[in-house]
Amino acid sequence: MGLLTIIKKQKLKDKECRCLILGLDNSGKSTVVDWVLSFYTNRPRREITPTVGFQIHTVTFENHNVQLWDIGGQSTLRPYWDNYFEKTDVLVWVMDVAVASRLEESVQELRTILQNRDRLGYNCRIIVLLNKKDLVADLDLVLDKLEKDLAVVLKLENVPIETRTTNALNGDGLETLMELIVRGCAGV
Ligand SMILES: Nc1nc2c(ncn2[C@@H]2O[C@H](COP(=O)(O)OP(=O)(O)OP(=O)(O)O)[C@@H](O)[C@H]2O)c(=O)[nH]1
Ligand SMILES: [Mg+2]
Repeated sequence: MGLLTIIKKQKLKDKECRCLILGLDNSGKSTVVDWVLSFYTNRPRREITPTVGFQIHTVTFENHNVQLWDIGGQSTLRPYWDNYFEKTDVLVWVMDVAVASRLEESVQELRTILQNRDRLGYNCRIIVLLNKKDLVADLDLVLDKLEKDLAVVLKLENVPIETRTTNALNGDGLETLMELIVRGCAGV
């Protein structure tokens, strides 16, 4: 069998996985993706600027071709989020835990998305990254309140969610993100 045939067969075996990275502007979505790409594809870290529109990157992990859709979170761009929802396997919701005043806004946006679950699909798995943990002096205090708020939203919408506290600058807490995403894609 020629090399090309082997590669083609392997490709057929690989599962496609569509993962949306969403959250408010400045929460760290592109930095999370940048860390993942540097960790799994050896791409050098890049300087990150606010995302206008979106960027797609593919990472192959455990026989899955994971498409990471990094979508801009500025309020002017949020009306367009809806366009990306179809056929999403996993939604990674990124929150900046360092700015208390924006946590409520973020929880509200997540709630709005979850209330329109028919757009996102009922099988879509949700992962919440509580990012910028390095900037919070008393993390437990912030998490305690936030987890209560999130629990209310999640209970209301009856959605199981995995959460991780992260620092996207050094990858702390992101080590198992690809495993979580692939598990979500496989529906496990
Ligand atoms: N201290 C710290 N800074 C972070 C962390 N994650 C991201 N940042 C910084 O936060 C700023 C915004 O990060 P981005 O990745 O551009 O945020 P974004 O969510 O992609 O923003 P939009 O593209 O505008 O939606 C950048 O200056 C990052 O370096 C983190 O965990 N800790
Ligand atoms: Mg961005």
